Amino acid sequence: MKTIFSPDQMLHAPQFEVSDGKLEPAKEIPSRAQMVLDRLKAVQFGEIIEPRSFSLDPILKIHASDYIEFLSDFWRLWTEEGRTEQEAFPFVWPVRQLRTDIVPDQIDGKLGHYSFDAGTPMGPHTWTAVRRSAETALTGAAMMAEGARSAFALCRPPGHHAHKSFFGGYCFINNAAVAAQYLRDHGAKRVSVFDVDYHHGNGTQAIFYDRADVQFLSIHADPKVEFPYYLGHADEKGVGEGEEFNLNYPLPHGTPWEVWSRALEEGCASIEAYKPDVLVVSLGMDTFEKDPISQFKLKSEEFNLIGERLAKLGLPTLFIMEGGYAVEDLGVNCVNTLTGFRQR
Ligand code: SP5
Ligand code: ZN
Repeated sequence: MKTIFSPDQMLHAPQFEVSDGKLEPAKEIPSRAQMVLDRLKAVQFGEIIEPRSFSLDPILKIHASDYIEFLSDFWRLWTEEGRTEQEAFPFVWPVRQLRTDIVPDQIDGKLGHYSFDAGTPMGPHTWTAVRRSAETALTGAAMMAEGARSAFALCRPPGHHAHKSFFGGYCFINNAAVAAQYLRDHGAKRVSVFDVDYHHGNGTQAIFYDRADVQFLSIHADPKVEFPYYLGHADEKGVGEGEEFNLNYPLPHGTPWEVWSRALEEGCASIEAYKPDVLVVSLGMDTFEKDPISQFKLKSEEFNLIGERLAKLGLPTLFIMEGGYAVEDLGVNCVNTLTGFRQR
């Protein structure tokens, strides 16, 4: 299995994030990708290649053009307004009765319009890294469309919390959604996106919520007690043509493998019934017992079992990296999953 990665993805290097009501050290940092690369090399997992270049067109099939323009122009606008801080945080949002039909001129108003949390700062090189991360996912999708049986897109920044026109949860472009759409546009009739990150994939769910051609499944911490809080409940099943093609498996804090794996089984059964042409896995390792921001109890060896079970589906499979913040163990847990898949 080939891995796709560009060193440009390291250029987004946040110092801080706002979480738990205070300024904290950033968790979604470049060393995450480095740990995965180091482990892939240590076990000689397979070739590591640079992503190809793409126009913005495949990204604009998922994201609104004004949003992508905002992301790409942001740092210029920020500095033109005389701001000197090296990372920018949104702090005011158009919730409920406030207006979203008029985009503010001022940069803090724009930041709030195009985001949903203060945990996702933007820096001088964020756009470069974000675009390259999406190209990493797109390269994986192109390889699958060209006949590969599997590929690993080492995406960073991650993507599954990003919606059509707003960022958050460390995510800017929804890499998995962009890849799934690319696969649809290049021969796949049906695509399943299975999100095994600890957090609900709210962005991916919302993007495909009214569609029958992309099935979305997510195993995650119950949003009643965990980020992203406002989406990911079991009664969200899709709408219109998309009804029944959205499946959520919210689980309580403290969930161990014995319980988590039952949701994995149920998800796999639903994928088998849907009969997709290709599977996209939103691969988060933050279900790990030692993850600093998460509260599931998966052990390192159990990541092999995730890979093994997914392999049993017998589908062409594109892995896209999402979360996982126990940096020291991230390489082992990630490569364990890929190894389990390959050895089945
Ligand atoms: C891609 C991804 O995994 N994004 C996750 C974003 C989570 N940001 C909010 C973190 C809140 C952490 N709360 C920890 C409580 C225990 N100290
Ligand atoms: Zn996560």
